[in-house]
Amino acid sequence: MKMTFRWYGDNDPVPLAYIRQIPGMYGIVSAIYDVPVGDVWPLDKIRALKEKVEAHGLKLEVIESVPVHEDIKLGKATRDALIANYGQTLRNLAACEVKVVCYNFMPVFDWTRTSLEMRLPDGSTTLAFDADAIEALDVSKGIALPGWDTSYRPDELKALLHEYETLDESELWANLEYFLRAIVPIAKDCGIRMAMHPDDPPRSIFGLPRIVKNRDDLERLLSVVDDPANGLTLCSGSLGADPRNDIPALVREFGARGRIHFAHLRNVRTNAEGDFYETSHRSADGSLDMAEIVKAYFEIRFEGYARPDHGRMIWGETGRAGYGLFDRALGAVYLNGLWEGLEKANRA
Ligand code: DNO
Ligand code: MN
Repeated sequence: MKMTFRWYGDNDPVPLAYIRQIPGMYGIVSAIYDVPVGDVWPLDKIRALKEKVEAHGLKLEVIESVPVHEDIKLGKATRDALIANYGQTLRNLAACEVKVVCYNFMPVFDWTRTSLEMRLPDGSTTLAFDADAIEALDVSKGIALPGWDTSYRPDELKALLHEYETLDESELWANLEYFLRAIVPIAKDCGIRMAMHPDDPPRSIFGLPRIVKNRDDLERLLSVVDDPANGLTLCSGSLGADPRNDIPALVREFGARGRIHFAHLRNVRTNAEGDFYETSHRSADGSLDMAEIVKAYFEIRFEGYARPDHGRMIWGETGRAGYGLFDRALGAVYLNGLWEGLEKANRA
């Protein structure tokens, strides 16, 4: 397991020099943020990022994410040109020795929360999702919830949501299949492993279709192109927000088949209503047994990349919610500690 850390580039308040000081850190997970979605990521920008990361003694082998243009998800006529661009981006990344590309296929919104700073009893703040609060929203009046891509103007967002009104799950699946059949062969050819991030949270919001929510969805996704180049980012916190998803079992099943390339490791406290909040990584603090999850990775001899996914805001840190330095660093060290314990116990 290679431990990595997400970094948002030069605008990230957490400097690479600090990330390097976290014990056991192998590399950085990042992206090119100043290229419009759908355009090709230029080689020189990728190379510059790689050099910056490597100057701090870290590797750049995982990209999160190369975003998929909405026209591809909607299956519009423009998709072929956009898919060709996506393929060229993969080739450029491969030329810079990137190995894994994380992406997702969630319409309009990436991860969604109703609060970015819910206060926990210990005074830390965390990301939370309240299912009733989401349902109660009247989308037609425009939406302003934390954590969403603010790059849409309200009228643009409305128009985009309107386009999705007629798209159901089976059509979204068809559009994903079209994308994968075009992209996976290119990825395979240039030595990149695609790693789909599941929907977060794993449920439909505002009637938008969401199709990567559980074991059967993952199985279906992998069967579209049955090749290791078509793989997964297994996000414990995203899938784990639905208590019916058994994360250690998913790791064992899909990991043993060599289809998990990137492990997102974080803990959540869930309830049967679908509400959840993110906790420290420690098993006792949330609903997920993180020790068991790491054990599952150990048992399948996982050699891929992992990162502590979100963290709480602790010790007075401010900045990008979910992506502070302190709690994610604690998470990385805790996870590496679990791994070392397993290694030692199995050597004896
Ligand atoms: C949530 C996070 C996501 C993730 C993207 C991947 O669990 O890991 O923001 O980065 O959805 O495309
Ligand atoms: Mn994740």
